[in-house]
Amino acid sequence: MAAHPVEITRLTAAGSGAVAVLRLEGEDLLPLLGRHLLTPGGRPITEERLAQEADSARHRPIFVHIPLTNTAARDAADRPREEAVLYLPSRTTAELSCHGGDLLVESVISLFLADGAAAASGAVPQDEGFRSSARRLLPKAETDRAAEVLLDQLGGAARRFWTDLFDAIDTRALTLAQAAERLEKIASYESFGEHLARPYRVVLSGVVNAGKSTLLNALVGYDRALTAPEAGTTRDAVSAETAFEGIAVRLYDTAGMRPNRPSPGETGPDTVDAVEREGIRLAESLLSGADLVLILNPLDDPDDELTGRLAAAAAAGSRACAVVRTKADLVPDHRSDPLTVSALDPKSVERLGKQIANILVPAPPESGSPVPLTGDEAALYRRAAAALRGGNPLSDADREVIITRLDS
Ligand SMILES: Nc1nc2c(ncn2[C@@H]2O[C@H](COP(=O)(O)OP(=O)(O)OP(=O)(O)O)[C@@H](O)[C@H]2O)c(=O)[nH]1
Ligand SMILES: [Mg+2]
Repeated sequence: MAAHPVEITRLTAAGSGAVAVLRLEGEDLLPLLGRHLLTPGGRPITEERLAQEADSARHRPIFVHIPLTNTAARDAADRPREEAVLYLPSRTTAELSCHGGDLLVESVISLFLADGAAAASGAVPQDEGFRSSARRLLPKAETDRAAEVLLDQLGGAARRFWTDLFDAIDTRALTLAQAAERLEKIASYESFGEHLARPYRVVLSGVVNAGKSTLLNALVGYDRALTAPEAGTTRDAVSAETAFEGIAVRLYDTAGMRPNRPSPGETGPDTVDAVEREGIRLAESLLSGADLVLILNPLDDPDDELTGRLAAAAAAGSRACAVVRTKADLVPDHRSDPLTVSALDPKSVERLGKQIANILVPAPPESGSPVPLTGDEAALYRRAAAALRGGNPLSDADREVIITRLDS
């Protein structure tokens, strides 16, 4: 058995409904899934395909079949299969929604257990309540600020918000449209909430020698990445975690792009060696999973053409991106703004860190505000907002369902 086995949790109680949801968490998740999942057409789903899905910005549900090999059927085609929907928000977390009733779900669980997975202790109840999600995430809080937000949630921030909202609707202190607007604002904190226990991914990209590795070191405050005057120093992706304004960020250094080399998604002449090419390939795959791409363009030796192509590639992949002008100390009369930096000037590095936080979370929630911690929670705010916009002030029964969900 692996040293850190994948942990399986059954999120829904046995016999509680038509769908059973399993959560699988652990470093060896993708190999485990790769060994057992098939497409509905019966073809294996490779680890690479799963990794692509985990890294993509839009996590689409994938329909899969799971052959239950621990049964006695002789022929693969005759083996009973469980149909499931896989949701893969990261390389180490998956949710499988199974449809086959208790016995088949138990078979899926035993299949994974037989292949080295471990049953997690203490299952989370179905439709995890707002407070229990806060309780579950609190030990994983990435920063003090994240812990404060989670403590607010645990302390009933959502309960206070909704109770006030229902009062305001009933006393007509707010119109239904105004109440909907408040709900939509809370729903907009979804990404912030999802990143309280999982850092944002920020990739440093740009021309070779732009100062990517030096800037990563300056931003995290220690020498994580190798730097050198020669172009093409970084060949492997190096990452380090830090926080700006209490926002947890994992920074990824990448191999620099050569001016004569095509940017991601293009083809063309290739003059770099195999190792560097591999580094660049890795850089491209990182770009596709990034929350923000910073394209570094040195002030002393700019490459606006390559910078433009990288920005266009980021935009084509719907990635947030910003151009950072580096090595400001080498060009005395440059324009000073938060995206202009010298690795030798700690003030400018700090200002850039703040700007990164600002781009990732342009409108942060106020202290004490409810924050949806999962997609499910955000969906509840959106559904209620849609109902209000449709002229429905929410019945007592609707409200009771919401309050129960908040309190559990
Ligand atoms: N003066 C000055 N030099 C810098 C600055 N940032 C980086 N450098 C120098 O520029 C050279 C390249 O820096 P790196 O950080 O290795 O650049 P890189 O973009 O990681 O380069 P590759 O990995 O080769 O793509 C090194 O000699 C650094 O010391 C800066 O802000 N000011
Ligand atoms: Mg480098």
